[in-house]
Amino acid sequence: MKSNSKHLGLVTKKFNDFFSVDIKTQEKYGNSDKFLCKVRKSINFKDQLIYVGDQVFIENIDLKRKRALITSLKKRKNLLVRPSVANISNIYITFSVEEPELNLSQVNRFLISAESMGVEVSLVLTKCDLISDTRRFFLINKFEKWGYQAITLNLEKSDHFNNLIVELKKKECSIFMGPSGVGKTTLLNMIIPGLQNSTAPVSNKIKRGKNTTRNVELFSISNQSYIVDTPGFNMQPLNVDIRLLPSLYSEINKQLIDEKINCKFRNCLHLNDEGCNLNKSFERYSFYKDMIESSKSHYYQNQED
Ligand SMILES: Nc1nc2c(ncn2[C@@H]2O[C@H](COP(=O)(O)OP(=O)(O)O)[C@@H](O)[C@H]2O)c(=O)[nH]1
Ligand SMILES: [Mg+2]
Ligand SMILES: [Zn+2]
Repeated sequence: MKSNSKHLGLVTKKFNDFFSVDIKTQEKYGNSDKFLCKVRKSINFKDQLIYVGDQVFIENIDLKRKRALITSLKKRKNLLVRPSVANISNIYITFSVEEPELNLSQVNRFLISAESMGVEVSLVLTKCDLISDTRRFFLINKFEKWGYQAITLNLEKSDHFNNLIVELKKKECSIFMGPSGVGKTTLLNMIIPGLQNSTAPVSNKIKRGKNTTRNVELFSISNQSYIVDTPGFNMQPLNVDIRLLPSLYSEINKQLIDEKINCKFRNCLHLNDEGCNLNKSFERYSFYKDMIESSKSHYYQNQED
C-alpha cells in the first residue's frame, strides 16, 4: 500500500467525526489494516451521512499513524435504520423458543420487515435446551411451511452452533435481529471471540433500562465476512409498504409465480377483493391480513396529515 494512492475500505465503527475504516492489504492472505479517518473537508456528500457498513475510498494515507481521509462514498445497497447499518447481506431473525415464549405473530412481523430489505433472511431459534426434540421438530416443520429452514440452537450442543458459524463465514455482512432477551448477545459473544458484551436475564434487562447503549460496530469473522454488533438496541420490526406485503410471503409468491394463479386485478391485496383467486388456507394468512389492515390504517392516517 502506498501512501499517495486511493483505497477502497469498509467503515466498521463511527464516533463523532471519526470513522474506523478496514482496508484489505494483502487480499489473498486476508490481511487487513485499520485506519482512523475523517471526511476530507472539501467533500460534501450532498448531506449524506456515512454509516457503519458503508464502503468508502480513502486517500492521504499516513501509514505510520494509521490515519487517512475519506474522499468518496460508494453507492450503498441498503440501509437499515435503528440501528443504522449499511450494506447488510443477511438478516438472522432471532427468537427464543421459551423465556420469553415464542410469539408467532411477532416472529412473522420481524421476518416480513427483514424481507422488505431485499436481503437473505434466516430464522434462528435459541434456547432449544428448554424444549423437547418433539417440540423442536414441530417448530422446524411449522417454519418450513412459512418458507424458512429454522436454525435451532442449544448452548449445550456445539454442533448446531458450529454449523451456523461456518455459514456466517460465507456471508458478507450479517446481523442478528430480534426482541430483547432471546440470547442475541450470548450468541455474538460466542461468535466473536473477545467481545464479551454483557448479557442479562429478561427481568434484569427491563430494570436496567437503556443506559448500556454503545455504538454499532462491525466485527470481522473471516477474510470477507463481518457481523454487526448492536449492543443495547431493542430492535423493532419496520413498517412495510402495503404494496410490497404480498410479495414478501413465500406462500403467496409460490401460488402467484410457481402455480401461476391469477387474480382479476394485478395489485390485488388478496383480502375480500373481487376476483381474488388466492388460496388463503395457509397458517400465516391471518397475520398477513392483520398486517395489511394495520398498514392500511397507517397509510390513510399519513394521507390525512
Ligand atoms: N436456557 C438458555 N438460556 C439462554 C440461552 N442463550 C441465552 N440465554 C440466557 O438468556 C438471557 C438473555 O440473553 P441475552 O444474550 O442477554 O439476550 P439479548 O437481549 O437477545 O441480547 C441470559 O440470561 C442468557 O444467559 C440458551 O441457549 N439457553
Ligand atoms: Mg443483548
Ligand atoms: Zn388476490
